Amino acid sequence: TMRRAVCPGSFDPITNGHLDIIGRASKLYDVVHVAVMINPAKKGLFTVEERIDLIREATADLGNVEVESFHGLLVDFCKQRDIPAIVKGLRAVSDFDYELQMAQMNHGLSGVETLFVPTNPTYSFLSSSLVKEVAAWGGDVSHLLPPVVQERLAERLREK
Ligand code: COD
Repeated sequence: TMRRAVCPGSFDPITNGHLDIIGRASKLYDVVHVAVMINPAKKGLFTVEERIDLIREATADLGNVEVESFHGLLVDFCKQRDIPAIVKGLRAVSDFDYELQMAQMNHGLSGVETLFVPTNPTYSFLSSSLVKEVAAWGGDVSHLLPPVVQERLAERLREK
């Protein structure tokens, strides 16, 4: 039977930090599900469909990554697909409080485990929101994004 894990997030858009965690998870598990969790309260720069396309293109070479969106609780995504583990990156202690809360809540709700992978220090300051802000003001973020994301982000900001 296949060993599965999920990397959940907003991915608006996927960065090299996300990609590093997904790539490391893909070496540890048979199948890594990437779940773009739908948050109706947050309007993204990219639509959920666009985010999925970008993740698919950025992870195509890994070979064992499945990308989809989900509307609901992460534990229900896991239950429906028989996924026992959530894999998350920890960037700094500032991530820890909230991540610990979610991990404990998710474990209490359904028994699903959360495993934390220490971020590659090259990306420890990196977030989708900072990338969007820097790019919007003309800063160079090319080294922080997969090439396809860099292209699509530049296009999107030109449209604005
Ligand atoms: N380096 C390494 N890892 C990173 C980096 C980086 N630079 N940036 C982000 N990550 C990892 C982190 O593990 C992060 O958690 C994950 O990627 C996703 O990041 P984002 O910013 O795209 O997504 P978030 O933080 O908005 O995701 C929050 C969730 C969508 C996972 C959460 O809100 C959720 O599970 N929602 C579903 C509803 C639910 O079940 N709620 C109850 C939770 S207890």
